Amino acid sequence: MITPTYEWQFAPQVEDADFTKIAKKAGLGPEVARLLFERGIQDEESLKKFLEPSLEDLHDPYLLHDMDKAVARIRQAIEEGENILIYGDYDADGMTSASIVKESLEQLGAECRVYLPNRFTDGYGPNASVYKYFIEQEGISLIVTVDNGVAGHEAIELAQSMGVDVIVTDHHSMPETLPDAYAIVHPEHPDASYPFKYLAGCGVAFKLACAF
Ligand SMILES: [Mn+2]
Repeated sequence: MITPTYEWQFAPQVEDADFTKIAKKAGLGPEVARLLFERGIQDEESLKKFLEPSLEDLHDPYLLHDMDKAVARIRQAIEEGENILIYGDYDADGMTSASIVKESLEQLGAECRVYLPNRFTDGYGPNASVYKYFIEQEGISLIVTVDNGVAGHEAIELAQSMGVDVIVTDHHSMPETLPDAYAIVHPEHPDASYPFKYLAGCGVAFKLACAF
C-alpha cells in the first residue's frame, strides 16, 4: 500500500507562536493554525467565532442591494396569488439556490415553479424563448432568478416589456451595464455596501430566505 505524502507550503512570515498555542488549546494542529492565521483569524476571539459560529453573526440581509424591493414584490405576488417562476441554473450552486428559494417561498404560501435550464439547449442564464414560453403559456407573472441573471439583459428586458417583473438574485461578475430588472440583489452591487462580497448563488438565495 502506498501512503500518500503531502508537501504543504506555507508563506514563511505567517507563523505566530502565540496563535499556535491558542489553536492548540482548541485542539488544532500547527498546520491548521497557520492556515487560519494566514486567513486573518489571529486571536482567541476570532478563532472562537470561526469554530462556534452563531446565527447572530449573520449579516443583515437587508444590507444587500434591492432586498427590500425584492421582498415587497414577492410578498405582493403571494398575496395576489401570482404564479412565480424561479429560474435557476444547472450546476450544484444553481440547483441548491433554486431549492432554497422554492422551499422558503412555498412555506409562505407562494405558488411557484422552478425551471433549471438545460445546458445544451437553453444555455446559461436568462433565455428569452424560455421566458416567453412561461409568460405566454404558463401564466407566469413574476420571475425570480437564482445564481444567474445579472448578464441576462435581453430576456429580462423582454419579460419586463411583457409586463412581467424580474427579480435578479445573482453573484456572477457585474457587467458594466446592468439589466433593466425590477430588482437586482447582488453582493457586489456598487450602490450598496454588503460587507461580504463573496457569497455563492445559494448564499444570495439564503439571504433572500433570511429576509423573509
Ligand atoms: Mn454560482
